[in-house]
Amino acid sequence: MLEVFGLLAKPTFMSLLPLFDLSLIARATRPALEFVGGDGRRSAFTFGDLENRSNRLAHLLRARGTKAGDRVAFFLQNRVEVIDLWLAGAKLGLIIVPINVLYRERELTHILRDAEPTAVVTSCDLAPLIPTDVVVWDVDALVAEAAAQPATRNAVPADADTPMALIYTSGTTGASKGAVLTQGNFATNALTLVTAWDITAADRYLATLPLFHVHGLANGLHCWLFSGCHMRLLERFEHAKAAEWFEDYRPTVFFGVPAMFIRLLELSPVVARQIGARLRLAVSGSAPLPAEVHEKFRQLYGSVILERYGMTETLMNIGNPYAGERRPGTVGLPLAHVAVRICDEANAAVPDGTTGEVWVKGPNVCSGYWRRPEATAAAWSEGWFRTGDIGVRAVDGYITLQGRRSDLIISGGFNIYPREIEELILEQPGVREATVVGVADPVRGEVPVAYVVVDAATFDEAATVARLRTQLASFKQPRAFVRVAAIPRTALGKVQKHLLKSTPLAP
Ligand code: MLC
Ligand code: AMP
Repeated sequence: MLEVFGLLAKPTFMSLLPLFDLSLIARATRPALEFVGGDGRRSAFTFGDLENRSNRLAHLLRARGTKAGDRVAFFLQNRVEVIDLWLAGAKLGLIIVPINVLYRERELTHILRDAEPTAVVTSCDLAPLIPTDVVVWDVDALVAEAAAQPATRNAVPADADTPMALIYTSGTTGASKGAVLTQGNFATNALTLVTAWDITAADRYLATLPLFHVHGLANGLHCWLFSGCHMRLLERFEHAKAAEWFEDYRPTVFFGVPAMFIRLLELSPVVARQIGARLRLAVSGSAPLPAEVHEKFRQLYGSVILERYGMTETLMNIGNPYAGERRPGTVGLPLAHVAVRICDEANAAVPDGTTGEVWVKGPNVCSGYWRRPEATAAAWSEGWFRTGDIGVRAVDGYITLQGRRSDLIISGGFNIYPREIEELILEQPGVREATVVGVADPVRGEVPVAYVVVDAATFDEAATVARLRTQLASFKQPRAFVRVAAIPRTALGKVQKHLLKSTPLAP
């Protein structure tokens, strides 16, 4: 424990590899990982296997000309090669760019132009989606070629400030920005979580979250590697198979988004009790967990969900305590390394009980947005990161989130900025005005719905839907196109989205 705090006190020297080595080297012979592919095929690895695989890949990446500071993107479903690439990247000082597999032409083009990676590592089924002017490295060919490389370690020095990843997160401008996350950001985050949640080598972690977002990557993957527990990694979460996986693997630890916990409420009480008896830690985050789901899960599983709050730019900020009260509807108390302030419009801290914007500061906060000094300057104020989330702190310190400053929609834990969809809809023939709002959905929390003012003679809804499908991720596709005579606006011309949100949709 003291060692942990010693490391936190000197963040400059804190890099990822010595923490990974607690498992890669020190637990080399221990079973580390079982991967279950979409076809049900299983493969198992020790920590030593992962050390050797990533060393081989690092030799190959170096032979292909990559050097510290170069970006290498991955556009892959969960699979062991994502872990190989992440570890090889940490060893070589590469900046890894994870890309959501659901992204389509518009999102991919933007990210790849902005990050300018040396190459994108992808699979043959996804490769056709990558713009043709970008270098693509086929993941299977890469691994086959790496197998012939030496298993010796090939690492460059790194410290807390060494950039590790560029993770794209949507912006209010409609185009996403890359948060530059350092080795120190990731190390601080996972050290804190492993300590706060008491994760040890005896745990069994069921990993169903995508590795291309920070919940699965910075929390899941790193808690596993730092603690040396066992992980079963699945290609993706499929609710129809959840009962089978939980019964078969018997995890002690599970991290999920609220949509997953809502799906888990569908399991039979007998099965749920058996699962709950072994599950000592179920963490929810990335979107608000309704207090009612918290309570239903407790009744059904006998396990109390621990809700925590984070962001791509900051990793984890606030969480309910493991040992103390996990209060439904709240995100709990600031994590050990994070300072939290609730501020008013004039940037002054407000007293407890008063609503304001949540600001955070700490070694977990990213170093800024990639090649966007103006966006970086706008998001930070006097060293504090302005999260854009609105919250209130109770007198006993528990923080409740109440909404967001922007019109961000979160669907199944995936973020959607309406502006990006609106811009694309406005480019379609016959559309005069368009606005996209999030409407309540029982599983995904919110789903996007488009309100449009169209020229009936030229607007073709089917063609618009088809075009959006090729351009944007499936979770951003509007559930409906509602034709209206006018979009409600204020006297200053600002769209009044709240008026549309409360308009019931025709069934
Ligand atoms: C989801 N889908 C996928 C997929 N994940 N398709 C292919 N590969 C994947 N990995 C698509 C499905 O095709 C479907 O598309 C839709 O998503 C929902 O699928 P479903 O089977 O009906 O699933 P559902 O029960 O609704 O659950 C969805 C979900 C998904 C929970 C599996 O939303 C998900 O993986 N969410 C995790 C998001 C996440 O990791 N967020 C963390 C961000 S970091 P269609 O066309 O039917 O819509 C962050 C910071 C923090 O926010 O605090 O953590
Ligand atoms: P992302 O940009 O994908 O990292 O999403 C970050 C956003 O997810 C935050 O700014 C919050 O709005 C939201 N979020 C994360 N965790 C929670 C939570 N526990 N409750 C409510 N919102 C959350």
